[in-house]
Amino acid sequence: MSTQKGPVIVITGTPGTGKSTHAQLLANESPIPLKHVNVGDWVKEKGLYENFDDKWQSYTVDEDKLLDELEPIVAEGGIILDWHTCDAYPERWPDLVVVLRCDHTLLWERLEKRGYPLEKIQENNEAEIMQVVLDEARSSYPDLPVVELQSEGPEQLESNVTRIIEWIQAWIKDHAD
Ligand code: DAT
Repeated sequence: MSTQKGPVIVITGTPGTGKSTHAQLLANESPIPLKHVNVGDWVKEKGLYENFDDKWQSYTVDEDKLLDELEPIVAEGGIILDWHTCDAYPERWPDLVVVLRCDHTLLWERLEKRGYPLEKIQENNEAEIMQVVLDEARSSYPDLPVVELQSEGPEQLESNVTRIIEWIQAWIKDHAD
């Protein structure tokens, strides 16, 4: 959904791969203002869920409510959608889809530090090994650039953000008139 104000950038990946870290740095360094929406936080804060699953310690999202809430701000453009899944968004929304990846042992450590229950760590670890989010992104957005980036340390973080900024600069040129 290309608008005048800025592109719609989806940053996705298994929990712990570095989405929020990337989105924050990108929002800080972007040549044009980008609003960072942590979709998971929105779901909690705005009550956009059906229930809370005790076993998995996660919210069952009310997708209709979520999409209604997001639609007007996505329509304005200049936004980063930061969420561990991306197949709920309409295909017309994103201009770029970034999928962050991480070595599964490192991911395990990050999720342990976060205090996730063992089952939730295992489930996410397996999803990362099976590249569930990458496959989901590729099948949901067959006509879009879906970029897979490793996120295992600060150097990769910097170079990933630089790469996305280069893409934004090209987007700005393309939308100059
Ligand atoms: P997510 O938003 O995908 O759940 P996050 O941004 O909160 O992940 O990152 C989880 C933790 O891992 C956090 O302590 C920051 C760290 N991390 C993630 N990617 C990193 C990277 N490329 N370099 C250094 N630390 C990183």
